[in-house]
Amino acid sequence: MTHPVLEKNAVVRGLCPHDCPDTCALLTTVENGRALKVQGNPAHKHTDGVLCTKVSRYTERTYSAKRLLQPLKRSGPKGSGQFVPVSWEEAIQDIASKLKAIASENPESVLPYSYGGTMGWVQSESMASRFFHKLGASLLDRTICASAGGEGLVYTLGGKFGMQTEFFSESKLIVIWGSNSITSNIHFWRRAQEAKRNGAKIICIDPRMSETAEKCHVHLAIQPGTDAALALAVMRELVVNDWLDHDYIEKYTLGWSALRERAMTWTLQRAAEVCGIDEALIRELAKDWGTTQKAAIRLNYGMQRVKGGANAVRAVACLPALTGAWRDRAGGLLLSSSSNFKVNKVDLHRPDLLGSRRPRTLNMSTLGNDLNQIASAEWGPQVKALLVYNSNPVAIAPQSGKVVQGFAREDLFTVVMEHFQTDTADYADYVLPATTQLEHWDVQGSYGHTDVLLNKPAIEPVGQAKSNSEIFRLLAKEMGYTEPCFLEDDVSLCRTAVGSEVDFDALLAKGFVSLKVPEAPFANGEFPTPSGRCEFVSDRLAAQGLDPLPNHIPNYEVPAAGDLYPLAMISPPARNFLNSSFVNVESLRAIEKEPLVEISAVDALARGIATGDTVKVFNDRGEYHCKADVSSRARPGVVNGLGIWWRKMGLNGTNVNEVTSQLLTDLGRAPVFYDCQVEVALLKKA
Ligand SMILES: Nc1nc2c(c(=O)[nH]1)N[C@H]1C(S)=C(S)[C@@H](COP(=O)(O)OP(=O)(O)OC[C@H]3O[C@@H](n4cnc5c(=O)[nH]c(N)nc54)[C@H](O)[C@@H]3O)O[C@H]1N2
Ligand SMILES: Nc1nc2c(c(=O)[nH]1)N[C@H]1C(S)=C(S)[C@@H](COP(=O)(O)OP(=O)(O)OC[C@H]3O[C@@H](n4cnc5c(=O)[nH]c(N)nc54)[C@H](O)[C@@H]3O)O[C@H]1N2
Ligand code: SF4
Ligand SMILES: [Mo]
Repeated sequence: MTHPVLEKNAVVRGLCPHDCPDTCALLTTVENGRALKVQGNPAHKHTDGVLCTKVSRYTERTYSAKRLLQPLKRSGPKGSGQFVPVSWEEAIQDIASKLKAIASENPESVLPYSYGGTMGWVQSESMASRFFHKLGASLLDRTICASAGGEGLVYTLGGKFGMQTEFFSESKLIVIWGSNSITSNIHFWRRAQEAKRNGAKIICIDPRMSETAEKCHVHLAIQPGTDAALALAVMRELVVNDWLDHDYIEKYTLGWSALRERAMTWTLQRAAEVCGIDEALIRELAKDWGTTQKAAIRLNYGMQRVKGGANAVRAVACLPALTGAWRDRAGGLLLSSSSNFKVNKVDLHRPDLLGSRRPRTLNMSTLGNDLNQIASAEWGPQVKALLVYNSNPVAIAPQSGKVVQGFAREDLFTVVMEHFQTDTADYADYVLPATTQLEHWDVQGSYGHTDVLLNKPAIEPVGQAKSNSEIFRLLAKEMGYTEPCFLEDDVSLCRTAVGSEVDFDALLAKGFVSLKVPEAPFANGEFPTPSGRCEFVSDRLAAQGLDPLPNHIPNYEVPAAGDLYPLAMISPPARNFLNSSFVNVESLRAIEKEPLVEISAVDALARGIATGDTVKVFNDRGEYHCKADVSSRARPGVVNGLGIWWRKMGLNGTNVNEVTSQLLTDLGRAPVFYDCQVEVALLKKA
C-alpha cells in the first residue's frame, strides 16, 4: 500500500507521542505544506482542546534551526561532537557492513537502546524489534521508568488497571501520591480541580513541596522512600478505628489476617519517625481515607524510584480494597491503565524471527556498567555495537560518569537516531536524522486513559529525516533480510499493531477510538490475579523466595547526621522539560533558566549558601555544578535537583545523573534515581 499523499492545506489529526500519561489528541494546522500550529483536539474528551506548554510549541521544535537534517559521520574523537555530512546510502551501507562484521562473531555483541522519545507502537519497537530479532542481538530490559511500580501493581491488582481519570472529578477525597500532576499529568489535575470545586479534599504526599503540593489542602512532606511505612500506618489506623469494609475484604481480597498483623506493628509513632512527619498528619490521612466515600488515589511513578519502590506501590494499592473504595467509580486508585491495551506484539515485533536463539537480556538501567564489561563466560560477549533511538542515555541513565566512560570507548560502534545533537549523539559514529510526530504515521494507547489514537503525518519529513521504521527497513534491506515483514509500510504497521481489537477504519476516520472498559473495574472484585482477589499476600512472590506481603524497605542510602554525604537527593523533572526532551527548545529553557538544586533554608545556612550561588552536588560517584535555590520546596535534609538537563548545558558538563547510582529496585529491576545520598558545598557566591 502506498502512503496517501499529504495535503498542502489541512488540519491534520494526530497524537502526542511523549512519555506522558495524558496522550493528547492533536490538531495540526498546515498551510502550503508547513505546519503553522499544533493544538489540542476538542473532540477528544481527555484532551479537551488543551495541550501542555511544551507541546503547544511543537512547531518550534520541529522547525528548529538545530534540527538534524542529514546523516552525519564522526570526524573527530569520540564525544567531540565533530561530524561530516554523508549520504543516506553511504551511512546505511557502512552501518550494515559494520553490524555484519560484529554479528558474524557474535550477534549478542549488538545492543539496541531505546525508550520513551516516542511511545508510538510503530515508531518505537515495530520494525526495530523485527530487525534485532532477525539479527539475534541482545535483548533490552526496558526498566528505566516504571517497572518497579508496574510489578507492584501486577502482584497486587493483577495488572496495570485502575480508575478512569474522568471519574476523579466526582471523588470527594483525592490523594495525589508521589506525583507532581501539574507538571506531569495536567489533564488529571483538571479533573482534580473540578472535584475540588465540588468540595473534595485534596492531599498530596511528596517530599518536595511541588507545584501540585502547594495547591492541595494538605501536604505530607515525607522522607523519600518511606511511602510503605506511611501506608502500613494508615492500615493500622483503619483497623484500630474499624474504618474497614469487612464485606469487601472477605469477598474480594487475599491474606488480610497476615497483612493486618504486619500493619499492627506500624504505630503512628513508628511511622512518623520513619517518614519524618507529624503523627497527626498520618492520623488525618487515615481518617479521611477511612471515612470518605468516593475516595481515590492518583499514584504515580515518582514514589517508586527507590529501593523499596515496588513494595511501596503494593502497600498503597492495598488501601482501596480495605475500605471498599473500589465499589464506586469515583473511588479506588490509578497508577497506570496500560494493561487495557492488547497490542498485537506477536505480529508487530515478530519474536519468531529469533528462531531457536535465546539472546541474553541486558538491563537498560545499568548501561554504565554494561558498556564497561569485558567478555566473560557469565557475561557473554562485550557490547561492540549500540543502536540508540528514542532515548538520550548519556543524559538520562543513572551514574552518567560510567555511561560516558562506556560511550567513549573507541572500539564501540554507536549509531544514534535523533532529532537533535543530544549528549548521546555527541558520542555517535553515525547520527541519523529522525522524523518528528508531525512527519510520520503512528498509533498508540495511553497509560492515563483507555483510548487508542492514530497519528497521521501532517507535513513532509524536514530535511532528509526518515522515520525510525524506515531507517530499520533500509538497514534490513542492506543486511540482505528478505522476509516480507521487512517491506511492510507504516500504515500497514499501524493496522498490524492494533490487531482485531480496534476498528482501524474508525481510527482513520476519527483519530481515536475508546476501548470498552468497566466504569468501576473492581466493584465486584474480579481482580486479574491468580486468585481473582486483591492479593495482599502473593503466592507468586513467595514462590520466588520473596516476602509475600508488602513491607517498608528502607532506601539504600539513608543519610544520617555525621555522614560524609548527609543529604538525600531526589531529581524529579522540571515542569517545562520532558525528561531530557525540550531542554533545547529556547523558549522553554528560558522559563527554567538554568540547572539548579533546591535546598532548605536550614541546610543552606549551615553551608553558607544563598540563592543564586554556584554550588557542587557531590558524592563518591561524581560531582554536579549548578545554582542553588534556597527554597521552602525542599524539606530539611532533602535536596531537589530538578532534571533532566543536557550535560553539555551544565556548568561543569554534567547533570544530576552524575551522582545517581546504578542500584536496582526490590522488584522490576528498575533504577533508584530518588534514593541517593549527596553533600552540597558552596563553590562561588552570586
Ligand atoms: N513536564 C513533564 N511531564 C512529564 C515528564 C517530565 O519530565 N516533564 N516525565 C514523564 C514521565 S517519563 C514520567 S515516568 C512521568 C513521571 O511523573 P510522576 O509519576 O509524577 O513522577 P515524577 O515526576 O518522577 O515524581 C513525581 C513526584 O514524586 C515526588 N517524589 C520523589 N520521591 C518520592 C518518594 O519517595 N515518595 C513520594 N511520595 N513522592 C516522591 C517528586 O518530588 C515529584 O514531585 O511524567 C511524565 N510527564
Ligand atoms: N535523575 C533522573 N533521571 C531520570 C528520571 C528522573 O526523574 N531523574 N526519569 C527517568 C524516566 S521516568 C524516564 S522515562 C527516562 C526517559 O529517558 P528517555 O526515554 O531517553 O527520554 P528523553 O530524555 O526524553 O529522550 C528521548 C529522546 O528521543 C528523541 N526522539 C523523540 N522522538 C523520536 C523519534 O521518533 N525517533 C527518534 N529516533 N528519536 C526520537 C528525542 O529527541 C529525545 O532526545 O529518564 C529517566 N531518568
Ligand atoms: S506531553 Fe502530555 S500533556 Fe503535553 S501534549 Fe503531550 S500528552 Fe498532552
Ligand atoms: Mo518515565
